[in-house]
Amino acid sequence: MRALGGPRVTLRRMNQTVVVAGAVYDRGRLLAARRSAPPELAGGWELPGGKVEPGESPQQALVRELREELGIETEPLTRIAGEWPLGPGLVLHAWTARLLHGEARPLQDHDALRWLAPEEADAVDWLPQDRPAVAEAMRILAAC
Ligand code: 9L3
Ligand code: MG
Repeated sequence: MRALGGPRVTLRRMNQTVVVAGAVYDRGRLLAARRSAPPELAGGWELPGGKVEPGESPQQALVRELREELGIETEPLTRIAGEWPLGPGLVLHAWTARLLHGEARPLQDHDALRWLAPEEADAVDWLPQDRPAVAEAMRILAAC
């Protein structure tokens, strides 16, 4: 016995993996990273991050991913409202974060980085799934 439609919806949500992306700020600029892999995403610019692992909070996952991919230490600040589907079972969330230490360099999955001022938001070819989060991240940055 089950309430109408309930369990199926719950199961789908439980099976969804969250990809957490960081809108990393430093000195009035936003960090953009160009993907080098997989081939279908290579050349597209993103807010760097990756999948939340079982047992991790989104903030822990973000700190880990930014350390692994870029060699930087960051402090997650706030979630950017919204979630964006990436494909079956994958959904993108975004958080603002500030750079604490280190100089970002592409260690994994990226081949170029840029620090963009708000007026440079459109200077790179963002992955379509990242665009709403980038727009909001730039609005927040411009208001600081
Ligand atoms: N993805 C999209 N936008 C982003 C990030 C960090 C990731 N800002 C997509 C690309 C992959 C999937 O999410 O299809 C998993 O990301 P990753 O673990 O390869 O970075
Ligand atoms: Mg990644």
